[in-house]
Amino acid sequence: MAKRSTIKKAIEHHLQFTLAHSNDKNPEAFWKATSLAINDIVVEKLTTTRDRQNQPGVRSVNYLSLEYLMGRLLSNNLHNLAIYEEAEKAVKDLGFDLTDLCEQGADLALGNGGLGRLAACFLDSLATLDYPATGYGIHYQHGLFKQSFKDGRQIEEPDLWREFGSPWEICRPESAQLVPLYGHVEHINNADGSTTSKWQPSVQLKGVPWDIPIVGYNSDTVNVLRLWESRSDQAFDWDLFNRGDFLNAHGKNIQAETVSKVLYPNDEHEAGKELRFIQQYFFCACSIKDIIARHQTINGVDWAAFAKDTAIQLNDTHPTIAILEFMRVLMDEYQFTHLDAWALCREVFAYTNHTLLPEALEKWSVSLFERVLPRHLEILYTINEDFLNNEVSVKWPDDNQIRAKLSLIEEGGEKKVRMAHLCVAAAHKVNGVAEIHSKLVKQDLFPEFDALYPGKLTNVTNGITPRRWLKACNPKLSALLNKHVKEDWAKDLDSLSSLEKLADDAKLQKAFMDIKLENKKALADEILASTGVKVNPEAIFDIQIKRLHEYKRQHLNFLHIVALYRRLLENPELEMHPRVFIFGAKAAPGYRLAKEIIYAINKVADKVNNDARIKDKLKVVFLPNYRVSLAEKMIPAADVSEQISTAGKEASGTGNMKLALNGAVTIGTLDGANIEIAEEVGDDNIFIFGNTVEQVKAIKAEGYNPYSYYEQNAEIKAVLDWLDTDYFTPGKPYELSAVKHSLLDGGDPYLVLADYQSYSDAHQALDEAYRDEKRWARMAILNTALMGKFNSDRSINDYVDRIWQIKPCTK
Ligand code: 26W
Repeated sequence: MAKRSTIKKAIEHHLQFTLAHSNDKNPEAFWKATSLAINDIVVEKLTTTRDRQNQPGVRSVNYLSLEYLMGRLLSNNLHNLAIYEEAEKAVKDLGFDLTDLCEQGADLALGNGGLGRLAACFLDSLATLDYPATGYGIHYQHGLFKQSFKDGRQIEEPDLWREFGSPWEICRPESAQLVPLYGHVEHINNADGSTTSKWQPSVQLKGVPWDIPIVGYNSDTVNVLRLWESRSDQAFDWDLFNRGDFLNAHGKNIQAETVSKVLYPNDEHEAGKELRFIQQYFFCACSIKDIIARHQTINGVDWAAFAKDTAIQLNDTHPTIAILEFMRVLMDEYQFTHLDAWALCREVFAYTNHTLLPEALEKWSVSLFERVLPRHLEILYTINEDFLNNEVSVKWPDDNQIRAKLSLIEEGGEKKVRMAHLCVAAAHKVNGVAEIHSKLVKQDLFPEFDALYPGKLTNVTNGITPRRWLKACNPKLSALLNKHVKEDWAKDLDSLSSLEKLADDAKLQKAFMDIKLENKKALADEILASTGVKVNPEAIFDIQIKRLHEYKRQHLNFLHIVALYRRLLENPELEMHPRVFIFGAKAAPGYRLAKEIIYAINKVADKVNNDARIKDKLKVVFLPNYRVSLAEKMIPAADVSEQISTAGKEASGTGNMKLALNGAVTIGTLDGANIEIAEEVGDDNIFIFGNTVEQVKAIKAEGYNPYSYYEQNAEIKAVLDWLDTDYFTPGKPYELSAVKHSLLDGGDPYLVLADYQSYSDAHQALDEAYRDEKRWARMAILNTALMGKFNSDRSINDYVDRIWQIKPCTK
């Protein structure tokens, strides 16, 4: 293990020789030098890991994801290498504080939300459990936009995460790949009467890989996250390029670099943009070639061994095109027959579904496919013909309705390719991400596929890495847990359940709640610094952090806050523990209602926070620029976790797990992983409210009428009508009406009003529970103690058992 003196020397070396910064105390340079010093240790392990893994017969998984929300890496890598304390001393010797240093450096925000963060947690677990694994993605020049507020409205600014380079990444020009695009397909008639298809692309891009080492926790493994950057190819035919559709579609100045320029900030909504389609193909083509090249370096051209050694996991449908690219390479470059290539595909690919929302299910127009990837479309048509004639029609003879429903091509109107159908047809396993979600995938989304392929559809409940989401982000609670739990709980999270018997212990309760208070004080400082709002750390910190979306129902929380404010104005002596409602959320730049919700919350916050009449019983804070590093500060300080999506809409949620693990009590619907959290902590330690999936379906079937709630519930009516006045926006009535409008005239698609009363009652119960200090401390402790199931190590082992069949590689 690296010692203080070694680390100190390495930092000094990098300061002086890599960065030429010997005599000053520039914190940016010092952060970089420290990161480079730690990276030296990481790279050594990376090399030995690669030597171990690059042996014949070692089976590995390749995780294909368009998004990775990695956050910052310095503190994480120090913890996972178990050298945090030594580094702390070394840095101190040089006149710096390691906590401050770990706050330097940009977040790697190469993702939107849950799906991207899940990918990051999974990489951590794969390395921790010594599984051979490579993550593949895009080296976006700009990650998710930076958010600020101007007069309460969201402003987006570009994210410049590697403006001056990143100390963690290694460029690998020797592994660059070429990616063809556009053009046409020639059909050559062979002597035996068959035809051969030859794609003549008109454009070629180059993909250059950047490797980010992924350090396992207390393990010997450092895996790689390989991110592809697009460049123009040296042997580029500018004439051809200039004549290609690509340029025409995107204006004259577009360069090949554009492909990896920016992460699309749309969470859940498919925009159908050509550049996004090219991004998907670009990274899939690079990754498939890289996987094949690695296999051949180890095994030679031995396709029999390929399926034995290779698993490829598709993180949602975004990398679906990898299936067609693999087919194309096998058929056009290795002379596989269509059927042999398809058989190999079916052994290799598996697909994870992360959403049931219809607008998020990807469909690409056939005309776009035809223009950009004509050969792939041809292959897709053959797959579809084979699938419909030899599978669908065999199971359901003469049933054209089912053929149309399952077809990989959607007809009627503009023809579109259904990416999810291709995934389900090709994958040997398809998984949802929480029990209820997987059940709904089977019952509602793909019932016929479930009948056609019994056993293919399965579940793997999501998880989170306890290294980042407890050990690193909550050092005080971690130290307390170390005192009471013998095992290395950061590896074996189930071991925290030994705290269960101490949940009523007065000393533990005090220590636990003292730490919570300390964490709340730290967050209060952060809130003051970033918003100017002073909050009382003794108040209940009630936190909702996630992307802004109607189905997640930040506006339900908002309506309840307005109602509480109204109740307090009517009765300033109202018995309630002071409460601070804290939000963190980015809205997709084009999602108008989401932005109106942010605006409404900010405007109400302004009013409430400056109203002396309510005596600081209520505060509302919207922290700007929610991101991984901000989550790390908010989560340890939460008393209450808001998980209030419409039942059936949130596939899993993972913030719910992080908050509960840090001792927050959930107020939530029976949706996603909330259901499994409730099973683990027990009904007494969670506040469940609202309509269930079945009830939601019944309400919709009957014909939901939000007006009936508006007319029958005086508080709902008063609150919604208040939004039409200029009370929160002096001189400008109707500024906040968008929310009301969406709930009444807009039909309230996510049943906010139907769940309002039950939500309000649950909050009432929660307030009473909080005022009983012992009861609350017990609840908080039990939440921490009983989150073992949600360790992402468990998720990964489920993937291994149910889907990947890989083994740890330690020798
Ligand atoms: C095509 C645009 C687009 C972009 C992102 C469509 C869909 C997505 C993702 C599927 C959105 C996402 O992040 N889904 C979340 O995945 C998490 C990890 O499984 C779950 O915990 C969340 O419930 C789910 O919303």
